[in-house]
Amino acid sequence: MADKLDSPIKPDSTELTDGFHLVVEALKRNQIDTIYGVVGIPITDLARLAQASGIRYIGFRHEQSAGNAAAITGYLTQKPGICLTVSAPGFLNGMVALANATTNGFPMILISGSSDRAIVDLQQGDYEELDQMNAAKPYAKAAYRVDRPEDIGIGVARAIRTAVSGRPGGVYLDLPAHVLSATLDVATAAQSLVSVIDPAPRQLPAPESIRRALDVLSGSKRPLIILGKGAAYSQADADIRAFIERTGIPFIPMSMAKGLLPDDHPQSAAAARSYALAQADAVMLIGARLNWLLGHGKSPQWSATAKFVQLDILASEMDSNRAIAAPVVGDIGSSMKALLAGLQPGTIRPDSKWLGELAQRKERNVARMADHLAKTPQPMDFYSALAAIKDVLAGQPEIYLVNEGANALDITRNVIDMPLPRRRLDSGTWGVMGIGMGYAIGAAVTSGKPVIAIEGDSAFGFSGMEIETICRYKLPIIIIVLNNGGIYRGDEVPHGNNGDPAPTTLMPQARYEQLIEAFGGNGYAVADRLNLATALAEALASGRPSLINCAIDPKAGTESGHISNLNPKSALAKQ
Ligand code: OXT
Ligand code: ADP
Ligand code: MG
Repeated sequence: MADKLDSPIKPDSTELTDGFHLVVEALKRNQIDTIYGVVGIPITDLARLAQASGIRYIGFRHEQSAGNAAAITGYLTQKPGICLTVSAPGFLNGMVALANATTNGFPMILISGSSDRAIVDLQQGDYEELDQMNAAKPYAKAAYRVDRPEDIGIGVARAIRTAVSGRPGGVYLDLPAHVLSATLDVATAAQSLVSVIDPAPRQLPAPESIRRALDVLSGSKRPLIILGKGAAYSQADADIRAFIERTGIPFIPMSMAKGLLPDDHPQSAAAARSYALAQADAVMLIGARLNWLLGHGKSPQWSATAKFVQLDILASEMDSNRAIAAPVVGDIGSSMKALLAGLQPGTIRPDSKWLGELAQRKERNVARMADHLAKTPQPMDFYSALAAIKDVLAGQPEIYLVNEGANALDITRNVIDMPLPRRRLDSGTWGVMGIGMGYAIGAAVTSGKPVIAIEGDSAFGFSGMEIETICRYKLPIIIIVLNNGGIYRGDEVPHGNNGDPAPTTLMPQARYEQLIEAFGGNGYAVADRLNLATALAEALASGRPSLINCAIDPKAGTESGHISNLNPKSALAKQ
C-alpha cells in the first residue's frame, strides 16, 4: 500500500494507476501544495494519497471552515485554494464557503466526491444522493464533473484556470466515486495530465481607456481614490502606491484593502470618509465595486455630478450602479503600469483647499477616536479593549488580523491600523459570520505567521469548534472573543413571558477560554485593559494556540453596528 501511495506515474510503465492517484498528480503538477477538507466516503483515500505525496492535508471539523480556509488561501496566494468534501451533506456544508468565495472574488476549488450518477439521476436513493453539480451551478463561477478517469487532468486544469482567470471565484469540481476508483494504464494516465500555462493571463487595458482616465483626473479639483480588495488581490502594491504618491490624490481603503498603503499614510482620508465621498468631484475605483458597501455610488452619499473612473478586470462591472465616465478594463497590475506610463508630471493636482478640508475633518475624527481610546470604563467597552490590543500590535506588522462580528467588526476596522497589504481578512462583501476560524487557519497555514482573530461572541460561535483543528495542527492563532453577551448587545430583555431569553442575547458568563483549554491551548479570561494586554503579549510570545475571553459591557455596541440604517424595524411592534 505504502509503495503505491507515493509512486509517481511513470509513462514507460505498464502498471495500472487509478483516479485517486491521478487527482493527486494533477494537483501537484499545478503546484497545489495544500488541501483543506473533511474526509469520508468516497474521498478518504484521496486525502491519504495527497498527504503521502507531500501535499499538506489539513483536516477540519466542518466543511464550511475548510472551504473558508481554501478561499482565503486563494486570496493570499493567487492560486486556487482547495477544499475537499464528501458527497451531499459535506458538499452542501462546503457550498456556503464556495458561494462566499465567488461573491468576494477569491479563487478556490471545491472538490467533492459524489454518488452513482445512474442512481442519483433516477432519484433511487443512493448513499448521500444529490445532483451536486447542478446544485453548485448558481453559487459558483463554474461547475464541472469528471465522468471518466482519463478526463481528470483536463477537469483539474479547467477548474484551476476558471478559478484564477478574469474575476477570480469559486469553482466546483465533481468527482464521482467510480471515477476515483477506476483504473487505467499509467501511460494513458500520464498523457492525460495538464500543466496549466499562464492560468491568469495579463489583460492589458486599451490605451484610449488610460487616456480617458487620466483626462478625468486632470480635470478634477477634488479627486479621490477608493482601493478595494481587488487591488489588494492583484499584488500591484508598488505601482498603486507610486500612482497615489505621484498624483497626491487622497485615498480611502475598503476594509480588506487596508494596509495596501499603510493606514497612517498622510494621504489616507479614511478618517474623513463621509466628507470625502460626498465632496469628491472625480473618483477612481481600483478593484472595488459600487455595491452596498459604497452606497451604490448614489447621492446623497456621493455627489450626483462626480465623475467615476473604474479599474476592473470585468467589463460588465462598469455602469453596474452608476455611469462610469472612464472605464479601464484590464488587470490592475497592467492598468496601473499603463497609468503610470501615461502620467505627465504636474497634470493631476488635487486642489490644496480640498486637501485642507479633508485634513480638517480627519483631525476632528482622529481627536474623537483618541478620546474614545483614552477612556478606561469598567466594564470595558469595545474601544477600551481595542486600545489595549492596538498597543500590543504596534510594531508587529507581519501579524494577520481576522475579524468578524458587528460592533466587533466595525470598531476593530477603525481602531486597528494595518501597516501591510493583505493582512486584514474579514466578513467581506456579504458581511458574513462564520469565516473566523477558517480564515485564521488558512492564513496561518499559508503564511506561517501569527494570526489574531478578533471575534464578536456571536461570530465566534459560527466556527468555534475549529479550535480543535487549530490545536491539533499547533497553529500560532490567538482568538480574542469580544464578549458582550449577545448579537450586537447583551442587554435585551425578553419579549415574551415564557422565560426564554431575548433573540439577541447569548451567555455573557460563557467560559470560551475553557474550550481551548480542553484541547491543550492557552485560555485567558480578562476583564480589564491591563490583563488583556498582558494576556495578548504572553499568547503572542508563546506562539501557541490561545483564546482570550474578553468581558465587554453588555450595554456596549449598537444594533447592527455601523449598518443600522440597513436594519428594517417593524412600525407596529411594541418594542
Ligand atoms: O467620516 P465620518 O465622520 O462619517 O466618520 C467615519 C470615518 O471617517 C471615521 N473613521 C475614523 N476616525 C478616526 N480614526 C480612524 N482611524 C477612523 N477610521 C474611520 O469613523 C466613521 C465610520 O467609519 P467607517 O466605519 O469607515 O464608515 P462607515 O460609514 O461605517 O462605512 C460604511 C461601511 C458599510 C463601508 C462599513 O460600515 C462597513 O464596512 N461595514 C461592514 C458591516 C458588516 O459587514 N457587518 C457585518 C454584518 S452585521 C449582521 O448581518 C450580523 N449578523 C447576522 C448574520 C450574518 N451576518 N451572517 C450569518 C451567516 N448569519 C447571521 C450576526 C449574527 S452581525 C452578527 C453577529 C453580531 O454579534 P457579535 O457578538 O458577533 O458582534 P457584536 O456586535 O460585537 O456583539
Ligand atoms: P471591496 O469589497 O474591497 O470594495 P470588491 O470585492 O467589491 O472590493 O471588488 C473587487 C473588484 O476587483 C471586483 O469587481 C473584481 O472583478 C476586481 N478584481 C479582482 N482582481 C482583479 C485584478 N487582478 N485586476 C482587476 N480587477 C480585479
Ligand atoms: Mg457580541
